Amino acid sequence: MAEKKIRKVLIANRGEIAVRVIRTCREMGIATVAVYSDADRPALHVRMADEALRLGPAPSRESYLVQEKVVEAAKRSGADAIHPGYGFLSENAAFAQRCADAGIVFVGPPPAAMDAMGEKTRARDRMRAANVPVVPGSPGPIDDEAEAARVAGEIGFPVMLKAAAGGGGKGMRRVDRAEDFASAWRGARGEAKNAFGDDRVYLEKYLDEPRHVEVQLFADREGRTIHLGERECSVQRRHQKVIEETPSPILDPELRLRMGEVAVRAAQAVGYVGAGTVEFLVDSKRRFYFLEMNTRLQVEHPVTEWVNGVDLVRWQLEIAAGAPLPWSQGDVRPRGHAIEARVYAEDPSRNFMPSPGRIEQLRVPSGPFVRDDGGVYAGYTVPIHYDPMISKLSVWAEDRPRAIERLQRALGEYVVRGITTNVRYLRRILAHPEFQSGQYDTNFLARRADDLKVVPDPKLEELALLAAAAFAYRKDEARANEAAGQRTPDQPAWRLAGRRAAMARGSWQR
Ligand code: MV4
Repeated sequence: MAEKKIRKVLIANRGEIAVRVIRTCREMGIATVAVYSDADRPALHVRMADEALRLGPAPSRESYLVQEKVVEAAKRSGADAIHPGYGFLSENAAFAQRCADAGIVFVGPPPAAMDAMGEKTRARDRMRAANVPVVPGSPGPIDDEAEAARVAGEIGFPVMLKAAAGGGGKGMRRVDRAEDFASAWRGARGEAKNAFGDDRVYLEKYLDEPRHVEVQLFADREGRTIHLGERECSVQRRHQKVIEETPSPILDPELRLRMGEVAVRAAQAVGYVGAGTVEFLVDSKRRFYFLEMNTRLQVEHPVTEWVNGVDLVRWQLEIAAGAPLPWSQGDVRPRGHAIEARVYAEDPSRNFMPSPGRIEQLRVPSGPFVRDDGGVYAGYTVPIHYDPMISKLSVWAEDRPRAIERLQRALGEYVVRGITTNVRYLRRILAHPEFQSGQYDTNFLARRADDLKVVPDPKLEELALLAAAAFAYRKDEARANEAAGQRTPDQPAWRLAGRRAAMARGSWQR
């Protein structure tokens, strides 16, 4: 394909990934266009881009997810390309096609490749045909209950029921015994119908204590495909990744080579182009199975950039413009160890309740081999409308113990006042012996929840109680005055309430 010069990119995303893409574009001399919802007018990505266009009201379904608005903004701004980031429209084949139809380069794979990997059971079929190991199970969704029970018996209990339209752990159900199968089957179909509007369910052999290990891939338009090593992503909370690292503590060189080769084969089977990630489940006997392929750049891509010394967004843009892969497989020689921690505006001491609000003070970590990919600033108000991840903190070191030490040191420098974050929770995870051993599995955070519990900051807790008492006293006093027909003092109760709420949020920390 002829090279098409990309002079201006519209970033169809927000938050830290939009800032991340803008930074690389700037280094490449590419002009940038940000798009924003009303809630994001003050956002960092809007401030950093060369131009910014409003999409619509705050809800994503009225802004970032509205394909025609995004394409229209690209046309109006004269953008040659659209970078979708992750989430939103990044894995929407119809959107990728709409960009192509408008003569705008979509920075990602062809719609057909995205489609091939979009639906779980179709992807499994394609992978089986390409001799990629998939978890033993039913050939596809099964409609008939008796047939499903028969197949379950063949596979052998325990089995996992999965919604064909599901993903990310939604619509999954473990069944341990034949006598439990019928009710589990009906339950899973009902849940799938409610959650996805599609009640198709398929079966897999249940893997005990699986690990989630994914392989970063890159392919150019001529079909050259390489892998850039793996990422261990088993530290998850409710199917949401929290800590990611490379290399995986459980892979040996032989297994790493085999998984890389299989991942490349998976990408080539669907004519993949650009950055992609093949996710595998690795069981307790170190057998690995294709889980799904993510046809986008992942949140956790920085750890792969650290150990390879590459900028994957630059690769995406060069390949989208028709350039060949910058590296061959022989050039990939990852070195050292990198770990990433996702920083969320949420309160672990209150069951991870989101903690939106104004950031009164922000001091991000720095120093040798520390990278903060952030989308916020002091004075910015974290909106309630979107994913609460405000930044990712990643580090590199010569080996895993030193990478853990460095990430702990960096997290210890993280100061965020005005909202509550999960930073203290992240530090407890990194300090836990099971994490330090590297022998954790996907159940680690659930199994060790008590060890990892974060109590509200003792000083903060006391202040919050004092404020609550003062507030309650003032309310009683006001009520008594009212009853006696006297005016209440001019200090409005709302100010106390606001202080109480702010204390509860953590802005009263030291
Ligand atoms: C499984 C499994 C055990 N056996 N499939 C798939 C979606 C992913 N987010 C969770 N998935 C799992 N699929 C079989 N046949 C266990 C999980 C699982 C998991 C896998 C990787 C990382 C974290 C996980 C947390 C819970 C369950």
